[in-house]
Amino acid sequence: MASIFELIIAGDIPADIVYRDEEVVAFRDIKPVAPVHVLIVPTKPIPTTDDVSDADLPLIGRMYAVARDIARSEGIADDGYRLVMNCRDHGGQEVAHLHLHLIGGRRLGPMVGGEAAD
Ligand code: DGP
Repeated sequence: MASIFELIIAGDIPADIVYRDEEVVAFRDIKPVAPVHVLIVPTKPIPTTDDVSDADLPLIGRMYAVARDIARSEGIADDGYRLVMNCRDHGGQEVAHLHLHLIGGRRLGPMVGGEAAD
């Protein structure tokens, strides 16, 4: 079954798309945790970081380059921002389609805070 992000990439459900090319799509997170919260995803449906192959490494690099460029265009590059990629259950990954969170626009707290509810 297609993940929600595959449906967004295909245009089957709406999203606030901020960048798109053949390999990478970026759109605003539906539950933003900061003034800027953009998800950068590959169009290739890789489920998790654990599924990334060595052949995918240029694609992963492109995701980071897109995040860098969006951070600049959103005006948060000088102050700084956070890039996060969660993996599976303990990492808090909810959507099984690789995605890089670009989070910024305010001073962010500690990277890991509090305990998860199991
Ligand atoms: P993660 O927990 O790392 O898998 O992050 C998944 C993120 O995806 C979470 O911050 C909320 C966001 N999200 C989930 N469903 C949708 C959706 O339908 N549209 C958008 N724009 N974001 C979504």
